[in-house]
Amino acid sequence: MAEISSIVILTGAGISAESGIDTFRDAGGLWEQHRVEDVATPEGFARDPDLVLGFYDLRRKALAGVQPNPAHEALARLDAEFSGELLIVTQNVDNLHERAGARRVLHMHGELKSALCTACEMRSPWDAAMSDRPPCPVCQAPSLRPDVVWFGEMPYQMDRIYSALRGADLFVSIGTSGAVYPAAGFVRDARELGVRTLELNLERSEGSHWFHESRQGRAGELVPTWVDEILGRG
Ligand code: BV8
Repeated sequence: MAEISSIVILTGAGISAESGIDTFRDAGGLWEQHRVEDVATPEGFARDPDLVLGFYDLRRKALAGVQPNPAHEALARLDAEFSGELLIVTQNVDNLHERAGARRVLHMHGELKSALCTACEMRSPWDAAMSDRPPCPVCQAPSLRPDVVWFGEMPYQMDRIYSALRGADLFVSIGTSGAVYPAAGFVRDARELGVRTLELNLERSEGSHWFHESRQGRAGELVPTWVDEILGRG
């Protein structure tokens, strides 16, 4: 493989599946328990804030009971040992990349452990529930919402992501179904930029045909093997 000096990684719910966090679209996944329109759109939040706050309270609470898995740990090792440019763009709102020790992480769809105040628009680290309408730590208004990107809302830091893609030699997609845009379009953007593309996923995804190489298997096995290859131990 030609010298790799800049990597962009995109992760999705599949990288957290082996930690026991439900994915969205696998059987019994999160979206099967709820209609997307009811719990992951601004309209759903306006219609029934208690339902939405409760949905995210449950997911935030569940974080305390799960651990990073070997896939998160392998990416943290890559982050620590890879001397080139690296950006881990995650669609996940869990904090398992950080808890495994990764630092160069970008949450394009926000985070469960962050609160956004709809009154003052300030963000605060958040670990508790929101269903009981706690006061915003900044302005005290009882107006907190989950700091996550819902359907129809603009994902975070898109300029930074596209800038990283433009400078990358390698784009790796891990554990995502390629169903949701703009994340699902990154592989096409990468190819148009002449970036090499690799997919690591349990099964073929909606975007598999766009990748130069697509490996099927569990992230807990594929990711450590791939990281060893990149760090020259493969
Ligand atoms: C935007 C955060 C524009 C919240 C999420 C029509 C109407 C309205 C909108 C649209 C439309 N058509 C297109 C759109 C745009 C829309 C979209 O793409 N819709 C889709 C459904 C067609 N996108 C948006 O709305 C985005 N915003 O477009 O804004 C705009 C422009 C200008 C100004 C303002 C706005 C915002 C989308 C973000 C939504 N938020 N999450 C929360 O988490 O609750 S989406 C959520 O689902 C995730 O974040 C992720 O992005 C997405 C997909 O989930 P995955 O991570 O891929 O998980 P999934 O379960 O699907 O797949 C898991 C994969 O893992 C599987 O392939 C499985 O095989 C694999 N796997 C399982 N186990 C393992 C494994 N792999 C390895 N190992 C294992 N063990």
